[in-house]
Amino acid sequence: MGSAGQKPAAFSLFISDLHLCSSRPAITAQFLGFLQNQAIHAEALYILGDFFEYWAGDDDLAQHQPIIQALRTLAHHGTHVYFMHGNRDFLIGESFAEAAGLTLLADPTLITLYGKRALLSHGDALCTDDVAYQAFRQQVRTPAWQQTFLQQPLSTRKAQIEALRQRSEQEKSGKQESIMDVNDQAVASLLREHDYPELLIHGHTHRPARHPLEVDGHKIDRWVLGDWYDQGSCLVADRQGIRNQPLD
Ligand code: LP5
Ligand code: MN
Repeated sequence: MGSAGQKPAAFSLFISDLHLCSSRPAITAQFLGFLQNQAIHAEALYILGDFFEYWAGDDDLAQHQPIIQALRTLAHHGTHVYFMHGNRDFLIGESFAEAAGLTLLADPTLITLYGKRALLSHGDALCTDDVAYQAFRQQVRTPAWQQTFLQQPLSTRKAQIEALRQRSEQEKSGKQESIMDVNDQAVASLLREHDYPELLIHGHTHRPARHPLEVDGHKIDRWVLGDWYDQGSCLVADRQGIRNQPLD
């Protein structure tokens, strides 16, 4: 046991792609249980994007109060909460971060994880074969586009997002599975740019797995997080290593 105030065995948790929304209350309940039972014992919780089904702007905080409150409580208990944007919630801003007591991370972000260098990303930027999506992404990630979009009334924004969701689902059904996975060259160049970290952790593709890779003679593990559609899942990292943990 550690001394007073110290967590006994330090570990960190990684999650993504929960797609929390009011129409799937069971997932929100599972997430709140996960915070109370597991995350509260962790030194850090990393949420790597697509936490919400979609985010229309920080002026829409009210409907997510129970989640915001629970994240805040976790932070008060000493678990540092980090949040990286996904393609569905990239409009999350400082007001949300402040309300939930978490720290926003850029995509990608390099951290040191129990002595190993780990590069964190949502993962959508690595799907470079999905040319239509990448063109859309480039447009909506500019501050100018976001400023114009956020100036519209919330109801207008939500209607536009609904139209986009429909179009996205329609286009996805015509895309090959391989197009919607990461591109190996994009992964290799990202790892090269960051001087070959031992770990790459990302979500987005909903294909949880550990992919051992070799880039320019460097051994790297690419860990892919799972979604929370049928069952919650997370990665647990500690001094012993990393493991995928499905949740009950
Ligand atoms: O999320 P996922 O995994 O299902 O699909 C993604 C890509 N789709 C998206 C869209 C989101 O799912 C929808 C919700 C986002 C809310 C963001 C808020 C603010 C934006 C508001 C803009 C009006 O990210 C999907 C990928 C897939 O991952 C796999 O990688 O294939 O990409 C698409 O399907 C996008 C299309 O290929 C291109 C769409 C061009 C749209 C052009 C503008 C339309 C504006 C419509 C509204 C007027
Ligand atoms: Mn995503």
